[in-house]
Amino acid sequence: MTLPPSVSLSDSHAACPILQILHPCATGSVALLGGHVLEWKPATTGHPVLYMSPESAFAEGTAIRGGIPVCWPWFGPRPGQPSHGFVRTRFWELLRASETDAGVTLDLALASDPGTLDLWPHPFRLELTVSMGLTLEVALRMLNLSDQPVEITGALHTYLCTGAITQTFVHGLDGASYLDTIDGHQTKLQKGPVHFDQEVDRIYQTSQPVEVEDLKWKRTLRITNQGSHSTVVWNPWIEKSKRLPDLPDDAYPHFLCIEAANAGIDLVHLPPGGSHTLATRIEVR
Ligand code: TA6
Repeated sequence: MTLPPSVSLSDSHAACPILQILHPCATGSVALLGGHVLEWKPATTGHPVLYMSPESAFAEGTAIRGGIPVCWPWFGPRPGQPSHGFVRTRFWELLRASETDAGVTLDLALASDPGTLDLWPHPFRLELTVSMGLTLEVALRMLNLSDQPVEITGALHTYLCTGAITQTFVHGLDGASYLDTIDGHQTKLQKGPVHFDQEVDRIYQTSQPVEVEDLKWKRTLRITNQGSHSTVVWNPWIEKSKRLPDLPDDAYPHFLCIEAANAGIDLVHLPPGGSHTLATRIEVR
């Protein structure tokens, strides 16, 4: 396939082909492993927007820690199955790469195969469109190719860089109910902006845009999701960070996750032949 001038194939991680993007509007990278957006930095900001762990593995069968993991066809842990589904640990196919003066668009795909059918007995096709420029848009289109209806949960599990987590506030969730997954999955009500002084792992039942206010780096990130009625907010804080082998213990002050999700009560029901698109858009102000 011929790549446009701003896109090149890098072998920086031998077993994991990575598409490098160097465009006047933005730099970034996307791994074929997991259909995984790794990095994005628009020309309008001095700091990367997506966080990537320096200890992340880049090997088939292992999830990459950082960027935008594609969690599908389930969100969260499942007994005897890989956490957050299996598509983030398989190699996707690059269908198309194009560019304009505004940025680069990549189309990737993953279809069911005997290996996935062993894990989840439903034929499917996923298509991921990544539009990288002064904004970042990622859209996951899921197709049910089976003759049975299926129930899906999932997320675009975005890791965002921040100057200091204790000087970072998430606006737009005030008044929303959420499942507090570290407090017995109790349903609670958000009062004011979300702030961080301990582990936060919450599934907000809302589709409202959120804004991440970063006082240290003096920037705001605006996240707008589509095809989603649940937004996950996560920071592992100290103890959970120590339990994650691919995350430095001192990384938690420098990132948070704001995830476009279909999680909690926000299930996707796909009839035979049905499709659904889950999308997220990130802007820097
Ligand atoms: O989205 C939050 C969460 O479900 C947390 O509970 C934490 O487990 C995080 O995802 C990372 O999960 P992973 O399987 O990528 O380690």
